[in-house]
Amino acid sequence: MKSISLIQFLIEERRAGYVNAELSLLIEVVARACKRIAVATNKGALGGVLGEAGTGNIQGEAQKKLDVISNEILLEANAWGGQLAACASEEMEDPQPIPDMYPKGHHLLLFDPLDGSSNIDVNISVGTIFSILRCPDGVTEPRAEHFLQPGTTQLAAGYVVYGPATVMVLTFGHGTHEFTLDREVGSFILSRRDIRIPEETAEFAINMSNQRHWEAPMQRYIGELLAGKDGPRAKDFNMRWVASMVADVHRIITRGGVFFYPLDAKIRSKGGKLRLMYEANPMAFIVEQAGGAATTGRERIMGLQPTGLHQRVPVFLGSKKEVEVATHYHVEADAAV
Ligand code: FDP
Repeated sequence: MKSISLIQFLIEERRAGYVNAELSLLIEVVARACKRIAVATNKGALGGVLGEAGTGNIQGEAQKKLDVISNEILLEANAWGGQLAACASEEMEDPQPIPDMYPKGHHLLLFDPLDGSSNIDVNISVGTIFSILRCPDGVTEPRAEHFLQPGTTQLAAGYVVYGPATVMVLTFGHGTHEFTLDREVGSFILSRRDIRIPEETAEFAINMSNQRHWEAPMQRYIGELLAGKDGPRAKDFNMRWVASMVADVHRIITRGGVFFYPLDAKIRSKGGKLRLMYEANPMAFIVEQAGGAATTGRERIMGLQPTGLHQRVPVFLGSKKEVEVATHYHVEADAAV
């Protein structure tokens, strides 16, 4: 089979009218930055990059050295290219403007530079997640409010998982595609086109240690999965939890399954655990484009009108039928109150 590089794929997408030249170049720049992050993560202890940075991000979470390094790599790579009007990141309170000395473009880039970073020191897969929006017309100095667009307006979304292989999964709203990094050649090569997530599954991912804090409909739903063949679902379910969202979502993209980070009593006041703009929305876009579903347990994630750059939401995503059952239990319980 003839291999197709990311660059060739982007040219094809341009010819098909799915992306313009600026967006295609932006994806190339992000991919190049992610290759550098892959090199840094692969070096592990030998690169002196493991451990705490000794700082906290704006959400009060301890930053790892690799969180800070990955953020800097993405900012630096994207500053001069001319495709962006501004960037926003999990690691920075406010959007980062493009320095005056560089040309500005028409896009807004949001990213979580290193998701699952609590796993770095134990050599478990981590990843980068990104979402690309159009900068509103006439805005030359984008502020946080200009990023607050619903997920349905995303022009592109992707993630890169730094695992045994470095893999990028990408959508422009015309299917979800996977590229594997050929380390010798230094190129991302198309490894799966038009990925489909099976509608049904017997595998779920959730942090079970939070069970006692969940809402009643979540208790009911997971209780039924755990009851297996003898329970109301009449089927045995298997559980997996890497605790690195990119790795858990990549498993679902590969063999199906459902991922949940529901609301619980500990995080209720924050609105959820995962961030809407640079975790939930891009993952929801990727999963929906692969035939899956993504909700907050009550409504479609991509339909939400964001209220803050670092807003958190509950996340239910993956195989359509299971997301529908879990969401139905929540909607039904709300209606009964
Ligand atoms: P992390 O805090 O390590 O960055 O984005 C948050 C996240 O990881 C997800 O990648 C992961 O799915 C989740 O948190 C893990 O949560 P638990 O610590 O509750 O397992």
